[in-house]
Amino acid sequence: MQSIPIPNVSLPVPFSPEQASTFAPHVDALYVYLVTLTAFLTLAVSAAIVFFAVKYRRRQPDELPRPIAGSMVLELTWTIIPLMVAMTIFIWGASIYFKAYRAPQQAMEVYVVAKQWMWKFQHQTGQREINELHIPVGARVKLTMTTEDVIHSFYVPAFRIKQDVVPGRYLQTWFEATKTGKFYLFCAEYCGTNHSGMGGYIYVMEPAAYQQWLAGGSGAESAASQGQKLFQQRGCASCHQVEAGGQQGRGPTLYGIFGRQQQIEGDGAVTVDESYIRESILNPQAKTAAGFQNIMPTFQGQLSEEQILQLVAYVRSLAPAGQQPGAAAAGTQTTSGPTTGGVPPSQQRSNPLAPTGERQGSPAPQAPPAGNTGTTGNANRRP
Ligand code: HEC
Ligand SMILES: [Cu+2]
Repeated sequence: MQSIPIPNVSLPVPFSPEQASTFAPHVDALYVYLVTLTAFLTLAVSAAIVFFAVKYRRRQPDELPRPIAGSMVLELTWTIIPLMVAMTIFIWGASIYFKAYRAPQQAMEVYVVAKQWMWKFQHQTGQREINELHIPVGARVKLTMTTEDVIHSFYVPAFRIKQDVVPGRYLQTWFEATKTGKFYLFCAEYCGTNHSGMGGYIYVMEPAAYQQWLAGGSGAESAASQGQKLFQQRGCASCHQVEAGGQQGRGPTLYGIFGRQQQIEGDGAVTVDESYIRESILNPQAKTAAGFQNIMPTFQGQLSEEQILQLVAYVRSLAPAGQQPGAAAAGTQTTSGPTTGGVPPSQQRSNPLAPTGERQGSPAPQAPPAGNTGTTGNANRRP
């Protein structure tokens, strides 16, 4: 859907929080439109009430109004015009919604696990944070989120994003910060006693400062390589091959499955994504890969949500070289810059709501030199 050109409106009175993402001006413009339209209609209706009350007031006690037969033209007018006005809100709102809730393919990825009462983050490069998330300005950041307990809601007012986080599912949201600074993160879903304290900050940094911050956490092991360890420890490797050209074992080879269509026994095909991998681990009975026995044990209750995400990162990283999706820095393979998720610099900064080509020349986080392996996180990227 093409975006409607929108003037960068901001209210004379600061009603809304700071605008710090590419979504913010668009959400605010729609909001200003809604407020203006509502104010106009409220005033128009109130004025009409007063006007008619005066004009058609009863002048004599025995006065009776003339009967009205009805008017097709009038009825149609006051149906069609409001319908068209309502459709402008719908179309405008939907076009922003679709862009905001469909995460781009190419983005820096961060895993988020919510629990009473904190937000836990894990970068693909392995750094973990609690109630704080450091990200570079001008990069698309995609969050894959779940919760260990009840429903929470990830809310960053300055970015105009809010996404509920539901147990047993992966939900995604994304944003691109346009300014550096410290921005509030809230939980926007009542989640128990300390709900009000469940929050933190997003730190948006200049790319160079972000690189430095990443290097500070050196020794961090990438999410994928942590997943690789779990894969060995939990015995997944006894049934699943992971090498290119590996034989099918008792279970299907997991090499290069991410993003592919998997034939399901008696149930068509599904695309292998994060949710499918998660389900395969926790509830292997749900969908059986065609041609295999239903022998995979469930790992329900044996792995934390963070460990499952690490396994997901590992399985994702098992793609043919050069095709690793997102920022999955494989334990054994050479990947492009882990911090930028292998996104070429030209694509790292973009305004999804603007025509392509805009702002491409802006500074973007630089990928470390080629040949750098993701194996040991940042060890070889110290300044
Ligand atoms: C006892 C052997 C066995 C073990 C141990 C095992 N699996 Fe499996 N796995 C299978 C079989 C068989 C299938 C195919 C049938 C099915 O889909 O349930 C499968 C399917 C899968 C799939 C879906 C693959 C596809 O192509 O559709 C994934 C992902 C997966 N396993 C991951 C894991 C992970 C991660 C572990 C360790 C935590 C693990 N498995 C442990 C046997 C096993
Ligand atoms: Cu919460």
